[in-house]
Amino acid sequence: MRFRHTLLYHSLILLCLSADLMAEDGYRLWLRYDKVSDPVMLEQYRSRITHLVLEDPNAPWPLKEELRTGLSALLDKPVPITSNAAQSGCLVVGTPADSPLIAALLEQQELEPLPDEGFCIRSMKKDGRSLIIVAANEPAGVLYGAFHLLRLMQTQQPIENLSILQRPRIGRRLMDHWDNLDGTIERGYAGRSIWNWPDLPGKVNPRIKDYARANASIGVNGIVLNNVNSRAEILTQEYLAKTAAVADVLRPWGIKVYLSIKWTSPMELDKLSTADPLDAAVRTWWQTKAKEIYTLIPDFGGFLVKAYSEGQPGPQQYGRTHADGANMLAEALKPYGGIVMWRAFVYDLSIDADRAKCAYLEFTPLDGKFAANAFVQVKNGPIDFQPREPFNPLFGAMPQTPLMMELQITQEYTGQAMHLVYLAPQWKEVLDSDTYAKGPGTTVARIIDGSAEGHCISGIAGVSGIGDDRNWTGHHFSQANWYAFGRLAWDPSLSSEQIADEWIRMTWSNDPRVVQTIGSMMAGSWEACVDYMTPLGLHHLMAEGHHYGPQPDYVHSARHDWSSTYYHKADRAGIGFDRSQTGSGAVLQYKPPLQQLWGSVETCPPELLLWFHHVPWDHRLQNGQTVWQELQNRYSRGAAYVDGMRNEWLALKNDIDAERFEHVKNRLDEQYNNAVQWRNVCPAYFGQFAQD
Ligand code: GCW
Repeated sequence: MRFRHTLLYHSLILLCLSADLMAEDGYRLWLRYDKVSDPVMLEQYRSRITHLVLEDPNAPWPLKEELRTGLSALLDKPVPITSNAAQSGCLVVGTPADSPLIAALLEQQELEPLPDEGFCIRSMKKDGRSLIIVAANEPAGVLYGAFHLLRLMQTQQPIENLSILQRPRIGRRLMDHWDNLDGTIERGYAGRSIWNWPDLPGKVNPRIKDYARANASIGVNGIVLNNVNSRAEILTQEYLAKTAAVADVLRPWGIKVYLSIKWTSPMELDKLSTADPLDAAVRTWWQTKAKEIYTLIPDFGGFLVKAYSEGQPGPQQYGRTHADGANMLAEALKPYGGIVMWRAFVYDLSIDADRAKCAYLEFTPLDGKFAANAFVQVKNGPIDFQPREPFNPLFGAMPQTPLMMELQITQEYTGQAMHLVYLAPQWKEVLDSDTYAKGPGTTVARIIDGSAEGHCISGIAGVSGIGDDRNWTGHHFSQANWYAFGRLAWDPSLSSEQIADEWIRMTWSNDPRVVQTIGSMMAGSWEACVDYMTPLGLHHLMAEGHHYGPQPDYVHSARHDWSSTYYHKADRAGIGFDRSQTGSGAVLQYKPPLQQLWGSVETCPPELLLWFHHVPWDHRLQNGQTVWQELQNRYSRGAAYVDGMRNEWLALKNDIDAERFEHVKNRLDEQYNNAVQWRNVCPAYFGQFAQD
């Protein structure tokens, strides 16, 4: 009896263990390293990679571990580590400093010069041995190369004739956390902050290491730990020690920490009487603070600042400009190589009654006045992460200032963690937009990578929303937006289809039917969201405060620009915000060809029509439909797309593990209900005014 109990107990434990090991909760993200399913490719990989060569036994620890476990799991056989490439099948990984073989190959010009920050992957024959080399100048580059090779195998690409040379197009690739010190996350839909501030510095959440791995695998090299709506406490000794503990975990993965600061910190923390950036005591305070930070964190990245916006204090309170503020901080950080990211998310309606115009009006006169180590950080569009916006007119309008782009990975206005909305096509639309700033072809991507205007610093940031939910992002498919952000930050010319294809293969399956089905669901999901929320250039119709669901009749008692009615301006005469030359004139903030194109009702593309124009309900579009008909069509089309995604997903029941299948299925049902709500509420509301 006793024996039977023990047996039962042990089998139960085994069951639990294996259930835990097999748990398909999304924790592993795109770094699953499941055994290669295609037998031909498996054979190729097994014959090409038999040993992992790390000539320097002190080579960075994470790389060794990641490659050994990754390769062994993918190949389903141990891949031992050796210290020299004595036989065929060796994968040699390193920098010229830690690998004599790589140094020799460079010397003999068998490898071309290595790009800064990038990597090279080459398969070659050397003295009769066939080798694969992953080489970079710096440890971070080796990491990126190693992850690239793993990605090739996860997506089952041939590795027989590898000749790859890559470098990131954008220098600073940051995840911006809007994590509060109390553990909540502003606009986060995936649980609480993973930093666990109260436990730090003594106890570091083990998840942070996995977070770093995932970010390194897509080339992210910086993380802003705290909300731009910042608190002064973040700069106390206590919190800097906590920050340093996080920095220690991120560092081996090539990731630096940055902090959001509060403008009035010197007053709040040390009772200074002012926060005027030209005041000598204030300047000294920041210099002393910078020194303290760099003593603890020698590779600290710098400060992110939301100033004089949405209740945050700023230098304007002392009669100073954004540039005065940014330059004071830049000066304090300069001796240590730190940078300032000064946000352009400002909309003081005393500057202009059209919120979309404010940032341009405030910032363009300051072009050329910012210090060399200061970025101006600009959201993709002029309002606020709406489902669709034209690109922000600041791109191309501040040639002497490096502009960093801010995108939103967390889906504040695109269905939060309830809707499957693949955002890469939205970001691509912005990155590929032509600003015409230096003639045709001056895309937004070329402004932010620094090439159009010859800047030597460049950057892009994604507002993360990552939380402590097991799957990190709330919705399994929101992981794709995190992945796509990193890939586009590395190379904005990648297509959203290619990025989706990689992600699907690594996250779900390499089965062509699964890849095809999920790929087609994702491909149209953003346009569908635009259709069922804010078609034809409408924007900001979301419910008050939390921004989930429709509220087109919302009127804020104190601020017009927080009211839905401010944005759609529907009345019996028509609908839309007139930003044409005869309206608010916002279209004039764009360069001439766009002024004409977008400024005329006849030539403005339907996608931006109601962004730039107030048109009568019976205005006819190119396709012969009136605006009122087209509006209703698009609301219906969007909701129908979601219904289509539900059916496509159901057809994958036998191809996807039950746990993730159910999770996504339930969210698609909720998304459909919500899309139907949008489709019903908005046309019903607009119908009061519309005259067909
Ligand atoms: O998108 C809006 C959000 C705010 C946010 C603000 C900003 C951090 O609704 O929650 O505050 O933008 O970007 O500063």
